[in-house]
Amino acid sequence: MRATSCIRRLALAGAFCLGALALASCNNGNESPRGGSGIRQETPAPGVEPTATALPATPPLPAPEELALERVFGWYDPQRPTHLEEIPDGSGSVYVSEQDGRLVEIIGDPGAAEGVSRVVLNIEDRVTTRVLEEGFLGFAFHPGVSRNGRVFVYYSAASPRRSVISEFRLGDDGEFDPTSERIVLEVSQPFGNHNGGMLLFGPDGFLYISLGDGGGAGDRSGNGQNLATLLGSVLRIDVDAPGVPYAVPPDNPFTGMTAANGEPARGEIWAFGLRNPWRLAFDPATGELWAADVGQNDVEEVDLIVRGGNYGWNIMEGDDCYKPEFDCGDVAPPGLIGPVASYTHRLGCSVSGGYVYRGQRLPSLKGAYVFGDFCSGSVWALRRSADRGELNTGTRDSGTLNSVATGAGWEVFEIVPGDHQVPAFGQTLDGEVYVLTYSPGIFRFVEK
Ligand SMILES: [Ca+2]
Ligand SMILES: [Ca+2]
Repeated sequence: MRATSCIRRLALAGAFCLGALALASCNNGNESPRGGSGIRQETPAPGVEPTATALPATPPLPAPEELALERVFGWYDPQRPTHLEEIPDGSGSVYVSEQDGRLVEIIGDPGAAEGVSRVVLNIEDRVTTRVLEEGFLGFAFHPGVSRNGRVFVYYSAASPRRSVISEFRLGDDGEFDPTSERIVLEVSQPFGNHNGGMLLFGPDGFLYISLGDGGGAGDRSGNGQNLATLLGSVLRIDVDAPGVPYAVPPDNPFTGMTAANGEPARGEIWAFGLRNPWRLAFDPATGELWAADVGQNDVEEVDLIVRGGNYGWNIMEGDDCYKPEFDCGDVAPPGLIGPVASYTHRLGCSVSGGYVYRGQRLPSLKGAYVFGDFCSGSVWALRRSADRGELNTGTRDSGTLNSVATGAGWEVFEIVPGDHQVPAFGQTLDGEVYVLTYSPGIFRFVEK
């Protein structure tokens, strides 16, 4: 297994690896063969621009202490929660989507023993959950919700199987009217899995949507690399254009281009080559867009999404060759962007993307991207390393396969061991990060 991985990586390194770092890790039989990011490129492909400027270098932070999880909103037992966010209207209310089709408002101090929770939108009548990955998968409040009452939702529907992105309106009673639905976009889904499901508004005011490769296994239709389909992509659309369900922003990267198969490229696509980018997050401080892309059989990955970026699937799975299994660098288009961090299935089975911590309660976590694994429940903090250029696998089992590998210039720490199934995270407007679980319950981090 290790030898195979090294062969894969060496082949890739010959094609477009940054070089010595990856080769060195392969020469050491005790080291993670996936340590270092074989295809990572700091410079995106021509015509591809980062969406945001990184913060200036900051002094090194102490390693985050191992943290504990503390139950919050203890009066509320979420049923298969998929997303949490605060409504940006000054009320402080937090909302959680439940996979069967309910949006729940939670009112009260997170640490208090008692509070209020109530269903403010129920769309179980149009949501299908026949497959584990189907359901009410995401929502996003319009930045102007306090004026216009608009919330956007993403759910799975049947007959025909499809993903629906639509909009509901807030009524005077503080509930969203289920009859107010306005369809924004429907995407045909060949299979019930790999639906993506994230909705979020960027700092530019556009709506970003994550879509998986359509499902099945291995992306046999090649949707990930096909710019003529919306599948396997992050989309960016304008939901404020008058008279149309949505418009394509004029500065999207593939507008007017032709896909490799000769068909028109879809202008909605912001980035592609993704397998199942279940959760996305904008760093509220830098505007950088983070994605966690769920792997096939071997590798889970975390990516920084840039305009026009190709994240490799199904040529690459994380930083390994996938199709073909060997020498994939020979067939890969130039400029594939490798993960910032990745881990094998020894550590879990399905990455759940989180948020960049910008809260006040835990200074050592500031600026770290917090993410976890659905199966193992481990939660990690990933951040730019003070020692730029040094490979750092700073987990408990550093230097073995039982660690998260990072690209050069990044470091990662396990902050919470796996006690819960973690499908997703949430963030409130003050930058605090919440952990959604199947335990059930919502948690936040506390120092031990
Ligand atoms: Ca699907
Ligand atoms: Ca990838």
